[in-house]
Amino acid sequence: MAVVLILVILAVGSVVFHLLSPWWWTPIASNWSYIDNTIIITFWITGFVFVAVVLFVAYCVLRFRHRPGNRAAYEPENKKLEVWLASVTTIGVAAMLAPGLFVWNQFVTVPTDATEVEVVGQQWLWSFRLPGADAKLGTSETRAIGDGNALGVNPNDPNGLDDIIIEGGELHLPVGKPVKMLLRSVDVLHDFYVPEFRAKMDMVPGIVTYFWFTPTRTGTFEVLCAELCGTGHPQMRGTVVVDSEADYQTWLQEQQTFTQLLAASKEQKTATASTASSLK
Ligand SMILES: [Cu+2]
Repeated sequence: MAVVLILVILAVGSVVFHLLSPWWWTPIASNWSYIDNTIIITFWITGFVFVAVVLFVAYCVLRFRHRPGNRAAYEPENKKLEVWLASVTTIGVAAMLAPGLFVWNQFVTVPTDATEVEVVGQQWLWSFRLPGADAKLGTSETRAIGDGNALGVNPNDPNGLDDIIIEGGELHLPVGKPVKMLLRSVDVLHDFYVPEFRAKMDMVPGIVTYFWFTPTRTGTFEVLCAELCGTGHPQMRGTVVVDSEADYQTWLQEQQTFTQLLAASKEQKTATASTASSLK
């Protein structure tokens, strides 16, 4: 009897806990409400199956408990039951997987008017690159990483010279405009994740991964790394600020281009060299 009671409490308690739990998603700030819908469908199906199985076990424990003189019947095969179980399971699994396929198709189909933004992960810092006035990102190469070029932007590619570089700072995005996030890592696996955007993707050294989204409300959002990447992984935080168009333009004017960064690092080098020679 105690076992039956525990099983019933487990089933009812799980449902009540799920409904009353304060640990729910952060309020959404992107177009990806479909992601939430697929998770809710999965919750409903797995929740229903969980409660049904646990209550069925409780029923069996009660109904078929040991009584003096009772004997168990041996029935190794039951065609009808097997057909039933197999078809219901198939429908359940298909209902959980099918919506995901539709959403995945949208997730990887980037709208043609999306602006490209590059995110570069490294232990344990987020950097960003925006296309400059030409609206084109220059190519990049890990071998080009050096003084004044922490992201390895190709200095021989004219498209990259006006790119805006944000090393370890805040990324700003204009509200309501689709963006294609190009994801790169210069060392190990990382994963760019802003919970409110409901989108994330692994960053793999040597390849460029991507996802797209449209920010739907202004605000300041925290970037998390969702791939264990070393001892500093929990501290690998960043900030994305979604601005109104006017605020975004103001912020954009204050950022440095790749050309400016290269010039600044060259100046610094000359200054250090002349200090060194005057000390001799
Ligand atoms: Cu990381």
